[in-house]
Amino acid sequence: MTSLLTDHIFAADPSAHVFEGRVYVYVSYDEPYTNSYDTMVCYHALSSDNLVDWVDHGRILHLDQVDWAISHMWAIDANFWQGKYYLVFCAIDKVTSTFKTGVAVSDRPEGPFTNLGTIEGVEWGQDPSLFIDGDLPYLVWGARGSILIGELNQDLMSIRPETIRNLSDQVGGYEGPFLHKYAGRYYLTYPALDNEVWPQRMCHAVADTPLGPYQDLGVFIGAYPGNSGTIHGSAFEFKGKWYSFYHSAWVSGSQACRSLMLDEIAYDDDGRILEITPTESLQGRAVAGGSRFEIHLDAAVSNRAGGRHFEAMVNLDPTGESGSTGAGYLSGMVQQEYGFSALLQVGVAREYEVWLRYRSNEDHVARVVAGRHLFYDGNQNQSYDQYINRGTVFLSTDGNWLEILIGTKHFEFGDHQIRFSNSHNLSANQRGIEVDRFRLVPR
Ligand code: FUB
Repeated sequence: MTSLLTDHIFAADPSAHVFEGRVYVYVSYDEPYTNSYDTMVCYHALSSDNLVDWVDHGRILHLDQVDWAISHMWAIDANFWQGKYYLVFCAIDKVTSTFKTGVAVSDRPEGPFTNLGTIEGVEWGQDPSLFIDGDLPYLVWGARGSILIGELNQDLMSIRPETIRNLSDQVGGYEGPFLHKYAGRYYLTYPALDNEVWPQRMCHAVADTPLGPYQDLGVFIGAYPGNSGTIHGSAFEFKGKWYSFYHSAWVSGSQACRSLMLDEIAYDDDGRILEITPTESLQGRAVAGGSRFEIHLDAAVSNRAGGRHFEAMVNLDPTGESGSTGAGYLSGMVQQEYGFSALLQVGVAREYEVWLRYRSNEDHVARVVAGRHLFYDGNQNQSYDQYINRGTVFLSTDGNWLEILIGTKHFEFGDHQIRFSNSHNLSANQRGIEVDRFRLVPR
């Protein structure tokens, strides 16, 4: 395995977990080529069942969906708790202009997530990580110069103040903490400077209880060529092996325009993580090392992931019959222009095949249009820059779910809307097209 996971988006602060046999990694999103942490306003989730083929599930939460926040959607984590998936994240609070820790929830690991508010009792809450140990939830976070850990109440919305521990006298870091359990002990991984000198290096410490005390075990990812100054990541076990996610500047060369890195890790007999060195692929750094990826844009939830529904109806599909996620599918697109749009976020410009998964009982004509920076603000005055496949798709099936190639298109870096719309009014006895998702495959 080469270290670089994927170069299709710029993303950072990867937090990985295994849910239902699949690895999910939750990442903060670096706005392409802005090279500024100030422009970070959303998160993505990616997943894989073999660490080679990856799906980017698109945007899972945006600043606009978080009423208390004004900017700086920095590092995140997620975990499964009492039947639901919870995202913990940080952002600058509108009222206090300090970092608060937010919580969002979803029924599915790939989101999208719904904002629940901030965690009471976390005063400066940067880079939160949610660790579940049996029936106890813990939060560990960066608190303006030190790492704090404490036990959360069962609703995850407040911390038990009497359990908070400041780990400053045990570990050298101040941001990006992540907890995992190995061989019955609790491992804290965290970025730290070496005598105030950049770049950050990835360090680890171990304890017999989540609250510590922690014994510092030192660095396991040192300074390396192409580092991004910061390093922030996580560790997880998958199919009997351990791995670490972190981020670099390998693709962009810019410190706040980061790429995801993945390496296998191992522990020595004393329980230390052996130092790893990021490895380059034969083709050079800016090539995803052996991994393949697709982008899945689910129609049923696209309106909560940066797109919009135009009079379409959501059908729940808990068994996942319509597609891969169980999010559901859209129907009721019975008049001209009824449909939906989905947000595609691109880091590195590339040509993609655009596939559509749908079901229909009758012949239909629909349009699929991809535009650059289209934001449907209600005025409907945007113009489309290019049609996919001249925009017209003839859809005809026997009522079974089918996936067809709509066309290929070169997508520049940045935000794009891909819009599906019915191109005629249906008669009363027609059911119309039902749509599950767009799938984008790089060429
Ligand atoms: O991604 C923004 C910030 O950079 C994170 O909060 C830090 O951990 C560093 O990775």
